[in-house]
Amino acid sequence: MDLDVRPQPLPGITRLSLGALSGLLAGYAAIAVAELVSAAVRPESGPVIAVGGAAIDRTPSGVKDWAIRNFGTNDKLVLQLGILAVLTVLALVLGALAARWRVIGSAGVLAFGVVGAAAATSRPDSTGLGDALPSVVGAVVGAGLLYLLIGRLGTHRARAEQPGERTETADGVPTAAGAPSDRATASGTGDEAEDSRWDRRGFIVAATAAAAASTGAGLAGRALNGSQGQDAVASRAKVVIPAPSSSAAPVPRGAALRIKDISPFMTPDGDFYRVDTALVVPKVDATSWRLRIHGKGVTRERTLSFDDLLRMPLIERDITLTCVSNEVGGPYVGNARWIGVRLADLLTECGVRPPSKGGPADQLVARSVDGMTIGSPVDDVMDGRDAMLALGMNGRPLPFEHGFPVRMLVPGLYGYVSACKWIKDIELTTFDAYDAYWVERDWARKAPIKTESRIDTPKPFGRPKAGTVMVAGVAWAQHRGIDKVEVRVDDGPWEEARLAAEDTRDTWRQWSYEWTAAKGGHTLTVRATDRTGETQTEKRAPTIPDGASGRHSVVVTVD
Ligand SMILES: Nc1nc2c(c(=O)[nH]1)N[C@H]1C(S)=C(S)[C@@H](COP(=O)(O)O)O[C@H]1N2
Ligand SMILES: [Mo]
Repeated sequence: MDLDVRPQPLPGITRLSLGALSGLLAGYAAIAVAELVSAAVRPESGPVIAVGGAAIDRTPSGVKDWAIRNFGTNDKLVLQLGILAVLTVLALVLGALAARWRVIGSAGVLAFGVVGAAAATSRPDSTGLGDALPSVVGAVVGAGLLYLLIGRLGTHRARAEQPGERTETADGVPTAAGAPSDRATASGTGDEAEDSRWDRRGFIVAATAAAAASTGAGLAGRALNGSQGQDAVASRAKVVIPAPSSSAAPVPRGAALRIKDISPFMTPDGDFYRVDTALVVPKVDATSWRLRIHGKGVTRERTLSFDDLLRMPLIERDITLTCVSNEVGGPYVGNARWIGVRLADLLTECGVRPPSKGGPADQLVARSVDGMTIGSPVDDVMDGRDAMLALGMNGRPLPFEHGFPVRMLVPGLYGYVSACKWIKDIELTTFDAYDAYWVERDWARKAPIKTESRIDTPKPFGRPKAGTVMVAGVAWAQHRGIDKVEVRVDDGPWEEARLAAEDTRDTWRQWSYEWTAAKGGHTLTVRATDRTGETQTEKRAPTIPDGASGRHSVVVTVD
């Protein structure tokens, strides 16, 4: 390749393509620089995370529910890839536009900077105008780069002024007549003459340098962002949770059935479902963490440190957590052994009385470091159940994904009305005065967990062998307890399943049923009855607004 060949004006199609390429490079530079700057502000302030977060905040509940259902915990990855795909297309289009109207391309890049900045500062966890910085700096660099690269392509206008310049063949290749043969004829000014030519060497050098510098900035930003939270990691490593003053009884031996493919009674940490709006898992340093308790009826306001909590009497309890977005038969339910401070005791120390005892506040609003708000009924929290500020999960400090250093748990309530992770503030208020995050998005104010049961084995469309087939699964009705599980084959009678021993009424219960299976296609259905005598309804309800109902069925073919 001879870079010194005398530059020629660009054929239209090539110009457009190089414009699009310039747009892509400018977009890449903008994102990379923003990533680098975000490391100096906060990882959450980068435009992709910010726009993603703002999108999550504004997504209609139905779409979000659909995303959680279809992508599960990958929903966040899918969202970010989607944003990058959209940005790629927009960058290509802006670049192509810039090839025709140089300023418009750069103005477009700046406009996206404004969108990113607005998204970053509008997030509930935004710490101020500084969050706009990554988007703004990235956009300025991207806009400048696009302007510079397009400049290397020569001015479109100067070419248009050339007599005969507009004569192009069908595929956009200008006729020989259109090519200015020397500098002097291009235009009156030397600059314009220079500009009307395409500076191939200049373009290649600038494009290559920009790509390399962007990659460097992006990687450096990634590395810096990735290394953030070291203090939090170190603080977690140092946590020693004292022995509880009230231990959980050992799990009864009969609570965990030895059946292949049944959900383990205790969900291993790595398999425990995760549902939250955080695109970046908050890394909170336990040594500087504080929890403030205040609001209506709080006569002794308190601000507690992590060590303060560690010095209080701790309770250890097995609690099954369930997400309101869990479909009938779905996976968003998990059981763990938690350790923490009894919330009711702490509230009582602060002077809080539940409304049933004349207190003025009926809603407890928990706020997290990432701006989530979760509202729970004060009466439920203080009715004697083991609502807690959990510090530990399965014998270890909480994993970051599950809320380190402290999260709330209220047995019997769906997570979105009880289980605030990365909690930092508790405010006593009323349901009349305040709607929490999900309530603003059409979910119910109050949401006790519905009685449900799930068939874990056989799997849907499984092909068990004729004869004895073990049908088994789990059933839950937290804080009421499960008293009976029944299985039905096709339209036959309900047959009582064998219940595993109960751990507590706040945990799920395994069950099994020995089915004498005849060849052919069959539908297995399960239903549970809780300790109030209520049998799981067959009435199907969607997850919105207060949790799915209906019965789980599995279709199998017996060979
Ligand atoms: N800060 C914060 N806490 C949160 C959420 C969230 O999005 N942000 N989601 C809630 C929901 S909807 C559920 S079901 C539980 C899930 O807890 P897990 O991810 O530990 O299983 O956390 C709750 N606590
Ligand atoms: Mo949830």
